[in-house]
Amino acid sequence: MFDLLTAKFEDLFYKIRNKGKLSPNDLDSALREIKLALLEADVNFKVVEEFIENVKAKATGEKILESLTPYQHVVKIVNEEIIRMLGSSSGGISFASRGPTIIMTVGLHGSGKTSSVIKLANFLKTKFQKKVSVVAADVYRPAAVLQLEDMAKNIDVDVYSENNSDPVSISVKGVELFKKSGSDVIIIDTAGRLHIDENMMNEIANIRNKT
Ligand SMILES: Nc1nc2c(ncn2[C@@H]2O[C@H](COP(=O)(O)OP(=O)(O)O)[C@@H](O)[C@H]2O)c(=O)[nH]1
Ligand SMILES: [Mg+2]
Repeated sequence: MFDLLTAKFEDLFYKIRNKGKLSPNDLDSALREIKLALLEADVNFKVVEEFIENVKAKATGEKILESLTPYQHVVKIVNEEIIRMLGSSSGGISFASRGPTIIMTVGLHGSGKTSSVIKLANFLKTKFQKKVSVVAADVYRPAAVLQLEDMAKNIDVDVYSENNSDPVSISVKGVELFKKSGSDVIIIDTAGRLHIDENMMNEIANIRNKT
């Protein structure tokens, strides 16, 4: 997603880079391209609308700094809005006050869930000295379990997996087992899903409610 967005933004900014002055038309067509780029990258429609509104309001309302060209000004506003949209402060990690902290990944196919599980497990292990275990709940993608097991082995983290079972019962059993064995953090690696897939959304709600 970010690669695609980066390429689109670079392309767009290249087009307006050498303009001495940005006309309202230039701004409108730039905003339209930003909007399309965000939508193509599967950013939620409402989020995109708000983003574009904010950039537009700032671009037309703010006095252009004398040290900046119109191009740099638009880049600055887009940059500020992206930071604001993603959250400008880091929140820290809140661990459960009793029992293990249970974390579940949620996201599209190939969006980096499994890689993030491993990075997070390693981070919590080394920076917080937590005992971390992971549950392999992606039964849909071929070799997803193997991928997780392979990566987990490298950072010396235990994995719970099961053949021929469904993600909800795998998660329930995995969490139960790791609770007993004294894990501080249990991370459930789920399969990719689209928010419009009702069955898959019910499944993830079940995993959340039952673990
Ligand atoms: N460029 C880039 N690629 C990543 C990143 N995280 C994961 N990937 C790659 O994206 C692909 C999908 O990652 P994976 O963790 O398996 O995604 P999942 O399907 O959501 O579990 C793999 O080829 C990863 O190597 C990242 O932060 N940056
Ligand atoms: Mg995965």
